[in-house]
Amino acid sequence: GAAGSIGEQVNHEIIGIDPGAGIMKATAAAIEEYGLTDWKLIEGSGAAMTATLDKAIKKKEPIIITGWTPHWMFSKYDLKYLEDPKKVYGEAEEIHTVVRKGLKEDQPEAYQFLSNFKWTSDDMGQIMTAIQEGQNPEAAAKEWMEANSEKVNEWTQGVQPVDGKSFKFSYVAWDSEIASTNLLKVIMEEKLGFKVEALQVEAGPMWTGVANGDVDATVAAWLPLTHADYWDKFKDQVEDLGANMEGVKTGLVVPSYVDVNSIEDLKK
Ligand code: PBE
Repeated sequence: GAAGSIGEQVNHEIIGIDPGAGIMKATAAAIEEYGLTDWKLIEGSGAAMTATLDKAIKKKEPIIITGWTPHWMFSKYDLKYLEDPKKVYGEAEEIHTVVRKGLKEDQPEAYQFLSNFKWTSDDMGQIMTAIQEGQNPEAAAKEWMEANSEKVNEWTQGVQPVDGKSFKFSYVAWDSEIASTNLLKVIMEEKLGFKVEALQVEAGPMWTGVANGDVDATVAAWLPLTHADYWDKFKDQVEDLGANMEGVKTGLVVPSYVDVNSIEDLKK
């Protein structure tokens, strides 16, 4: 048509996020496996990606981004995942809690609490939306904690409060992980007496910190696929406490008005 192929319309660009994110690696693999030879993956950040998405939607222009769920953008905008028949973005993805070796012995209270922590994408979505609407992350987390005392009590049940012990999380400034990490920080401080530091770093250092013991834990490990290369590298140096959330997803995402349904269509 007059507007040209979808590739021409978006300048053969996929709007990505920070280079250490697993979704960037998966997207490079998708470009390869679907034969999208003309296409470029643009590096940036989660915040830059959502700003670019917002601009495109306001002008009703086509755009393709690297997206994931849970994310507030799916409630704010009408978006769709492109089908991925080759399953390059995996299936049945989960978010895991990964802790440093020795945590169980040194910090049994934190270990027990983190072992109990499990929530849903709806839960996380509530905090993400509050932050996106302008609330500061700790305040949004605190409000959620107070409104969901039943869940919070389940996670803290039987955990002996401590007297100002230090605890360190690493996380990346992805909107989903800003929500989860701030929630755990607030609960551990307000309900369990910890002094918590949440170190915001790139994805590589997030894993390295837990592996070398500089950091106690991360609740931002996307497995089995998204962080597979980090997992393969560090699995012997960390302890996986299992999924804190199931049914998460990553992929290529477009506004619903973009007339393309599958990654395979990008080849045209
Ligand atoms: N994400 C959000 C991350 C994990 C959490 C999907 C952007 C990633 O791609 O590594």
